[in-house]
Amino acid sequence: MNLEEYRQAITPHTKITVLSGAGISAASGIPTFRSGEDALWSQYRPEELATARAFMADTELVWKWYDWRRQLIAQSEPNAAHHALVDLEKKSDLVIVTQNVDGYHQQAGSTTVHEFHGSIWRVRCLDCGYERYERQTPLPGLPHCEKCGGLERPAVVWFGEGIDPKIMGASFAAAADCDLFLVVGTAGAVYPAASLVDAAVNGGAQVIDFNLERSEVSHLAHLFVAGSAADTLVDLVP
Ligand code: BJW
Ligand code: ZN
Repeated sequence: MNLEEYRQAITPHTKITVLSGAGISAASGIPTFRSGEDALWSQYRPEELATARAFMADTELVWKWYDWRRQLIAQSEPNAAHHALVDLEKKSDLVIVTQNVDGYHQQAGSTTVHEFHGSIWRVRCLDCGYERYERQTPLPGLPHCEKCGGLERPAVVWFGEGIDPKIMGASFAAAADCDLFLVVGTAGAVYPAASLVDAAVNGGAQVIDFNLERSEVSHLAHLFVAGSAADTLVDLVP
């Protein structure tokens, strides 16, 4: 089937699950992890900054990276790809599982969003575990807990850390039990998120991959749609 045929087959009863990655926010000007485009942070690999070990070794550096990203996200906005998924939700039974921490799906108006890797807009106390919303950008300094004064970290999932069991369960259930699974702007290189594509295939879903280039999960897709998600996703909306 081509994209037009998939579009025509969508009804309000069609169960669609979306797995989005950094590429969906690229058209908003948010750098992806593995593009190496941004001079300021390109000397670091995500495995060197997005870990508890890096945070403990150089808290200031890791917070500086996150605060820089928080500012970029705050200064920009969701793009046509996020908006296309809001429109698609109105025409189908749609669930989004996002690896992104930017909050753009919710900001655009999507209602069912599982934040697989957490949110950059939440912080969590290292001492007492208290979690809160923190939207101020830039941060005036390292954030500290209003309950116990402990140092706070971004409430995101770093390498070596487990996914919230509730979010994991809901995400795998949504992947295994859908008619159509959309992979949007992810390299499919980070686990367990990439395994959601296998779960969808094993559950019998049709899989469409939207990416600029073929990724590590493209071979699992029934259709590969080349291009920026901001240009291509809209073609699936009935
Ligand atoms: C466009 C575009 C446009 C560009 N339009 N497309 C199995 C095998 C091997 C290793 C493992 C395994 N299972 C677990 C591991 C270890 C590890 C892992 O996966 N390592 C890999 C590097 C191999 N996984 C973990 O550690 C995970 N935890 C875990 O397994 O815990 C076990 C455990 C259990 C119980 C208790 C304790 C532990 C956690 C992984 C957490 C990942 N975290 C990050 C940071 C989040 C916070 C933050 O944002 O700072 O998540 S890393 C980073 O990668 C971030 C992303 O969500 C994630 C995925 O990246 P994504 O979205 O795919 O982005 P890119 O940049 O890689 O790709 C962009 C794509 O878009 C490209 O394809 C472009 O072409 C495309 N694109 N413009 C369309 N306009
Ligand atoms: Zn605390």
